[in-house]
Amino acid sequence: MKLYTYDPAPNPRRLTLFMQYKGIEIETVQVDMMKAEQLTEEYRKVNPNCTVPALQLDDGTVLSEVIGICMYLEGLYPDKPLLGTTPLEKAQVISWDHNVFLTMMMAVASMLRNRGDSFRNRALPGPLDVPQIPELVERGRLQLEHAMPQMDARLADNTWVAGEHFSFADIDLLVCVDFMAWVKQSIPADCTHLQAWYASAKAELGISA
Ligand SMILES: N[C@@H](CCC(=O)N[C@@H](CS)C(=O)NCC(=O)O)C(=O)O
Repeated sequence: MKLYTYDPAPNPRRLTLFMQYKGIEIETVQVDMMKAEQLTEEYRKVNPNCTVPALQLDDGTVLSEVIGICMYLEGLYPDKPLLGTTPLEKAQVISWDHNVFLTMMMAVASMLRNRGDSFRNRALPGPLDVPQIPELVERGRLQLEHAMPQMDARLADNTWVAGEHFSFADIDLLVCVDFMAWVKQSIPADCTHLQAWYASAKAELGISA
């Protein structure tokens, strides 16, 4: 197996933390997004979606969605499960993870990519050049401001995002909270459960404060 990734970017980090937690090591190739290497002809042959990460299997199959890669690796390395063990836990992890991805991760990405020069004409990842829509910055901010108190309420009654067990939904929320700093957002002071969860999640992942 070979993992194509770019360590500083948030979607690759989702997978890196998943692998680190489970002690999985895979040969890795860095695709430098600062040099737009994800758009080169060479990388398009690996992943025509022009995104990182992508996992190339020994038979040539390429998985290019973080959640799919994690499911595959969880099957190969079942110790320290991060995607649930019972049918209900599995459904809860996927549901909460999807919730985090749609309501928070996409909101931050929208705020980041629809303003400034770095993403001009690159408002969406992928092979297409897509113009920025500045109004989406405000929409992303509203979406995020709505999502955080909701997550805070969830964490008032649950230790971890998906319930009793630390899971991939926690990893994605942690990556999202750190990604928020890229658009100068942070957990509001009155979201105390979310604040406490953040400290616990970092400790669980061995991330120093
Ligand atoms: N659908 C992918 C999204 C991956 C993604 O968007 N990765 C970003 C890096 S965080 C990327 O490759 N961006 C390429 C670009 O901006 O051109 C997944 O969830 O794995």
